[in-house]
Amino acid sequence: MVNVIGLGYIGLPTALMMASHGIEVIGTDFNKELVATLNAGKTTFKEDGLVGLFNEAVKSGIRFTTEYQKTDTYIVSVPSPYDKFSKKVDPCYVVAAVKDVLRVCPKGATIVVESTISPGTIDKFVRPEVEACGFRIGEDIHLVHAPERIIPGNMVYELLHNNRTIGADNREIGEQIMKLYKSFCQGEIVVTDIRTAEMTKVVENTYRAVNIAFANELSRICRHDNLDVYEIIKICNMHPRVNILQPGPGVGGHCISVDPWFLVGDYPQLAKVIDESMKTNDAQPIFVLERIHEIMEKHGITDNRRVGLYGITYKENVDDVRESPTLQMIDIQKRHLARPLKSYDPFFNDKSVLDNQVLDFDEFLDGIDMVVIMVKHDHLMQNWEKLKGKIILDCHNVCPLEGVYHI
Ligand code: SAJ
Repeated sequence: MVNVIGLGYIGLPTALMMASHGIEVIGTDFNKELVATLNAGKTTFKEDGLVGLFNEAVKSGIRFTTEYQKTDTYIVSVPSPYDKFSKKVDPCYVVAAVKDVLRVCPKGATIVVESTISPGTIDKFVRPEVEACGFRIGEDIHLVHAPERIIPGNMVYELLHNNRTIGADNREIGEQIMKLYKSFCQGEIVVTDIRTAEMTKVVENTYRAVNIAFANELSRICRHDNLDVYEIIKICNMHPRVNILQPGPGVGGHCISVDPWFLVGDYPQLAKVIDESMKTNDAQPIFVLERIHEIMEKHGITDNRRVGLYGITYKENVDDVRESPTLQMIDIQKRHLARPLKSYDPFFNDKSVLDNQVLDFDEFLDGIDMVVIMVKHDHLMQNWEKLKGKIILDCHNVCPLEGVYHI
């Protein structure tokens, strides 16, 4: 039996996937409300295919509880936040989960950490805890790091098809855990050591962050000379060895806007390109605010209540608002004592987070003259007609209407 610890964005789909592929799974989370929701037969966030997967897993006998189980395999997928000041990973949740596992696990159990951690976290923080509890690593307890790679919005498909990495001290244990993941994963699974696995995960997200930063920087260079950045990227990408990503209003989510900072925090003298890239991405919402101001001036709009942000989530077609560029922008406005712009999102209606959020799309549009496309939800693609007559700043180059402004 596998006990999955932490039933969030990664732990829940992983537990469901294993259960629906014939593994006996019990999911544990300290959040009683979340466990009650799952036990009532409801999923806790929106994701394509998640409800179907949930129903299959329930049929196959998955159980959810707040209690840690006595078993031979644990998968830890709890949050790994970073300290905003030092930029270092804060392993407190991972360490706490491992300590709780150690209270109940039998000798010989394997603890798989799926949470993203910076290189060296298992050596620095997890091993000492295990040893302090009187366990001998490699004999009484086996440690494994199996970082996830799935992308919100396409999680179910990617869980099934992505290649994976498994880091273990001992090849035999690595291969045992590989077999467990092979129960559902059709991709290639590489077994390596723990430090390499930790590093690969962070490097993958850093690679993407640096490439998005390059696109964002290009958007500013092109804006300076009034050039069309999208046309330039399109042409450059016709070169056989060039593949530039797309500029946008900033970078959100709990991965690409966070993980690269781990390298900056741990290697401040070495991670120079990464540091600059993260600063570039973090400054993108300010660039968008300046662009909004420019366009407002051009059209004589003086009241920022007449401007609205379409999209609050960190990217399209998900309901996750963590580190979202829209929230970053509203926060910058507040810090400058400015009244936040109006906002609307078809995926997010928790009014407690934002003061100026409008819950109805038509009401949102009726109250504004200018709309800023912050997120390219499919919902918008079906509603272009309604935007006719508005001044539009399109931060994603998706709007087919005439006279649209870009970043
Ligand atoms: N973005 C751009 N321009 C682009 C692509 C993305 O501005 O060309 C923005 C998005 O709008 C969003 C942010 O970047 O705000 C991040 O979105 P994303 O879709 O690039 O990635 P995430 O954070 O949803 O998921 C990433 C994935 N990592 C990589 O692609 C290397 C996923 O595979 C990881 O599992 C996930 O991080 C994670 O959990 O680490």
